[in-house]
Amino acid sequence: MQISKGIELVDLCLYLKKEKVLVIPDMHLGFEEALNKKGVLIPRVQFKDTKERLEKILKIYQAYRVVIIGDLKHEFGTISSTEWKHTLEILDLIESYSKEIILLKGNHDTILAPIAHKKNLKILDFILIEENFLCHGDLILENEEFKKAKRIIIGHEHPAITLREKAKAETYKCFLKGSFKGKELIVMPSFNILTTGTNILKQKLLSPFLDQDLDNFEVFIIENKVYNFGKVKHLL
Ligand SMILES: [Mn+2]
Repeated sequence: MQISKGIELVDLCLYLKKEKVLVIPDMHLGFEEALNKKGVLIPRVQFKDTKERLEKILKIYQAYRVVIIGDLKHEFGTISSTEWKHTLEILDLIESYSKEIILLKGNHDTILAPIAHKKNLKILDFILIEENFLCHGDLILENEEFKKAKRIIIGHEHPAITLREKAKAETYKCFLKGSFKGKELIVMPSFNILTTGTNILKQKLLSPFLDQDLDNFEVFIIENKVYNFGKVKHLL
């Protein structure tokens, strides 16, 4: 399904058809390990799931370029041996199916440089691809490229939505489509199955791109297939 003209929803990624670009949102590799370190015991299923889903997408789409829209890894302070191994494995996997990897800087990517260096990749703050301005979403960058863009694509927020039916409540990751300063804005959920995200109906939002007109954003839930849930204001 297309979320916008020429932009396909694929699992929790976006595919820009004409430009042959696959955009992968916040993977937060090492999230489980970080939780384990804090004493939260959860099984380590994240990496296997991330890798398998990603490989499936990469195989089908054979993207020319892959943009990682920030927060590739979770931990701020150090890079553990598992994180090194997992991050390199994911980058190798992407590399084997595409011609170019673009790493965008997320707020969790404070120490990504050694990994990027090892893979000979640059870390950028943003990239303009045709009419699309891609950045992590924690900061607004109003530069020349931003001005040229007609559409903004961000991650960071991890939007999700909690739907209630009688006594049951379930939270689903979702994409949001709305606008920011006259440009179309698409907000991607996190790729990681463990970070479900912020319930946009209840919690305070993180991204400065989302501080206005949220009511008129459209919600797209991905569960086996895509469901367009209409505007936020009708879900409240
Ligand atoms: Mn982030």
